[in-house]
Amino acid sequence: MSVRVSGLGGSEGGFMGGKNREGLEIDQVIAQFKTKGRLAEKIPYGNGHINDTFLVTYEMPEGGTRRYILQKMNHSIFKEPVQLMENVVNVTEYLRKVIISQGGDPDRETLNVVKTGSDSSYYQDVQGNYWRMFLFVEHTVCLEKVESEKDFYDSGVAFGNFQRMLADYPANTLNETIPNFHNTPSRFRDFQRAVQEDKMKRAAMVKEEIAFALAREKDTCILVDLLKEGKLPLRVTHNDTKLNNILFDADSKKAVCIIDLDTVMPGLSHYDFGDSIRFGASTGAEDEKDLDKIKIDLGLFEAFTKGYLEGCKGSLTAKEIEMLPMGAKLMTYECGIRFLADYLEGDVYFKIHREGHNLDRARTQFKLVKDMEDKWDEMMAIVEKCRQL
Ligand code: ADP
Ligand code: GN1
Ligand code: MG
Repeated sequence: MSVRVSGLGGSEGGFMGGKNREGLEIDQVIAQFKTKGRLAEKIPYGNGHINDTFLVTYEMPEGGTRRYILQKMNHSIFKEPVQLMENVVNVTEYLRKVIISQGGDPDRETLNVVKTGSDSSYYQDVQGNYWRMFLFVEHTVCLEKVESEKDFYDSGVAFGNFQRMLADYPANTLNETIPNFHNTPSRFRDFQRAVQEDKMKRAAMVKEEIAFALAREKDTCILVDLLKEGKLPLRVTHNDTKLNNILFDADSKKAVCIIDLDTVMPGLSHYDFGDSIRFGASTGAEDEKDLDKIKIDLGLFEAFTKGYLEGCKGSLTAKEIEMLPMGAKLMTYECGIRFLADYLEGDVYFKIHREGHNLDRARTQFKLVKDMEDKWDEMMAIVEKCRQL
């Protein structure tokens, strides 16, 4: 099933019978946050690869329920959870003001952090884990796969708009939650290290994939070099613009809220554009095993490009627009080498649900890169056409 109606469950989180993996009473964690009503249910939720997410439901004395998202932050990935939450609080408070000034609904159109009894944006449990809570955005769906060009166009508008809403945000006040997150040459060096170390003795089995990645080393610098040369501007970007990081209204299917703000940091527009394309414009799932099913769908590529440019409302420079296809290719390539490096290192970063999961994910990304290379002229022409609309 590709659509998950908010509230109907999920499958992850390592949480059994009221206790999380470490056996800590989760109710004790929940009790730290300022919620109302009687705790009725808590279930693992969502398909994120990083945090442990739970849906928490309260019954209200006056009848009805109120729901929240509880997350255990991934402390081994986000080394500075306190700084991370400082970003999330500051960005969401800023977005609230912008949304209000535009006549929108700030309780639905941005994440809202629920504070603890001591007015903190996070709770650290006795084992050192960091937890946070958000208002659950009701009456929304989260898509795991694009269902129509219109959905994808809408997500393009939403991500373009998100970037525009943050255009005047003081970027120098943002903490870098994961240094060099989309620095592709730095990711390439991490990948090379993983190949050399070959901790799990898996490299011999994936020679072809390694060769594919190594053959594209010279591409890795293209965007960061343009940034260094001052030919591309640094902006405040989301940096993790997968389709399942947007909530769509359950009825109108309009994009309502952009979530997963852990990686909002200064970056290039290409990071947001490219990451959306690699996930949403693929004809198959990120972990599809049958590579014949994986291609870049140019109709979807066009729909997103149109939406994104519209959402950015003329704020992108000519050079930025010209380089959008490169953003798509490099973000896909980068994600591929991250998955492959994680496979070689023993699956320590991305959550896996089967043997070889990260390898399957790397293969789909490389297949997409190849398909983009084959369709390069068409992708460039589509971007040029959308620019003129
Ligand atoms: P991860 O970093 O692990 O991807 P996310 O913050 O993206 O974690 O959350 C995982 C999933 O939980 C999302 O894909 C979405 O389905 C759901 N979710 C997260 N926050 C909310 C929210 N405030 N309201 C409704 N659903 C949410
Ligand atoms: C992770 O958190 P989630 O599942 O939305 C990852 C992204 C990858 C993505 C691949 C903080 O995103 O960078 O592109 O998996 N997030 C982090 O699906 O590393
Ligand atoms: Mg997510």
